[in-house]
Amino acid sequence: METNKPVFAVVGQPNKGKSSVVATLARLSDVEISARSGTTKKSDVFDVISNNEVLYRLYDTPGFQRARQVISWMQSQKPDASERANTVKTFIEYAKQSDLFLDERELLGPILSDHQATGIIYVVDGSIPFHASIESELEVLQWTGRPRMALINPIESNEYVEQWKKALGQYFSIVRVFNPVDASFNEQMQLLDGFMQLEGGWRQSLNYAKTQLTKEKQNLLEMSAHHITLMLESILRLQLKAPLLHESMMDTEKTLLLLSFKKQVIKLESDCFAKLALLFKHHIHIKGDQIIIDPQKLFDKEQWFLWGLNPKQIVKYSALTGFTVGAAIDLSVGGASFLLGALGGGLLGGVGSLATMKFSDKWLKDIHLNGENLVAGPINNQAFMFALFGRSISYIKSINQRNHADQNDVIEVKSVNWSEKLNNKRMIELSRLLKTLNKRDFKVSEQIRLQSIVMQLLAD
Ligand SMILES: Nc1nc2c(ncn2[C@@H]2O[C@H](COP(=O)(O)OP(=O)(O)OP(=O)(O)O)[C@@H](O)[C@H]2O)c(=O)[nH]1
Ligand SMILES: [Mg+2]
Repeated sequence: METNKPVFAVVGQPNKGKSSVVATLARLSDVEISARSGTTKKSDVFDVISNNEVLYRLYDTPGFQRARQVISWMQSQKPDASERANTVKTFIEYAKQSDLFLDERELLGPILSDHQATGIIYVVDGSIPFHASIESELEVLQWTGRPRMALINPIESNEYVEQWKKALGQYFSIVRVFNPVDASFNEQMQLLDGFMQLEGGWRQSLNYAKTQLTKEKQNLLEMSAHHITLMLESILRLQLKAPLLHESMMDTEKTLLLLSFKKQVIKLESDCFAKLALLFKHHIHIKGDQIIIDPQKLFDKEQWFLWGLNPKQIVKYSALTGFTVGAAIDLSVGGASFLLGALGGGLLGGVGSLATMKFSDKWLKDIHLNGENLVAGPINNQAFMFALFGRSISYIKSINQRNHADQNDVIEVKSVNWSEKLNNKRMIELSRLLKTLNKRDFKVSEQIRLQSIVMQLLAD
């Protein structure tokens, strides 16, 4: 085993989120996390790896069970302050002969190993009050003399966080609130900063770890932008053909072809989302009900406004990019003349009347006969295209923010207001790029431009 990498042991009482902290920091789905107390029975080491390189290591440990007896045993040895760490080691040897201290010997072993210098991450639950009985644990950890940081995990609430801060501040020079399920990437990096403060010897390795993890994050986003671009290309270029067997079958065959088309669109989107989940090392199956972007609702007009642009923006950008506005707006209610007027007299100044305008829910060219074949596609509604685009942006944001401590196998994707982040010029560029896919495949330069818009939206 390499010994020059920083090593941390995550310790605390049972069921306080120790394994969750390890899963999130190591970005691993296979750390055992459970609502059942006493899940982790043996200490286990998990490497934080990027690009096949170990950056630092984390020990997941069982919870303290008999800290009070441990401290009494150690006190009975009457060591002076300089011998305390050795007394903890003696205790570990003693505990190997006894069944009483299985958890303590497991959790203290990695902290005072002769092969490595270990830092301590002590985890408590900020939703339950501090209790003096845990002071024995704090003393045991103090006796080890190892650098240590306390994390207050507000599992249910942050009701007792302030109380914990005061108590832990007496034993730990760094006390942080850290929720492994929600912690952002920056908060995770700040933990490494904390350890650099505690132990100068780790500075170089931990700075390197931060640089590598940040690079990796950026790479993942770039790869996601690439996948999204390919997915949009395949959906917006999609055309399906089926031979018309008999004139009398026209309506039935059209219906079947439309169904196949919808199925194919859903599959292209879900396959891409599943690929992205794997890219971010989330072992979840993205099918139907496991992702709260209902694929069936993709074809529901109201959903287009939710994921894409609002009606006012749709009118504006469809018109500005010369998109067939009729596809987005039902011309029978005067969309075209309204639009011309609006564009002429200060862009969409009188948008009030939009309320009376009916948006078409048609998203596909009419299925038509071409020779012997019925042809469906391509999709030709800009509102629908913006929605597809917005769904993928929202999805990457969710998967990017999801931590590995998150046990929920359903990914709840919240719609993000992405259009606010693009200026007029960028929006027109996006609109034109989507429109291009109606006519032909992307050139490489266009793929890169769309990817760069996606990257702009993901960067924050
Ligand atoms: N909502 C929420 N749940 C959390 C959080 N941290 C942990 N949990 C839940 O709390 C339970 C215990 O989490 P674990 O990470 O297994 O805790 P542990 O300290 O390793 O537990 P043992 O191995 O049994 O000692 C699990 O059901 C977690 O999903 C949190 O920040 N928020
Ligand atoms: Mg555990």
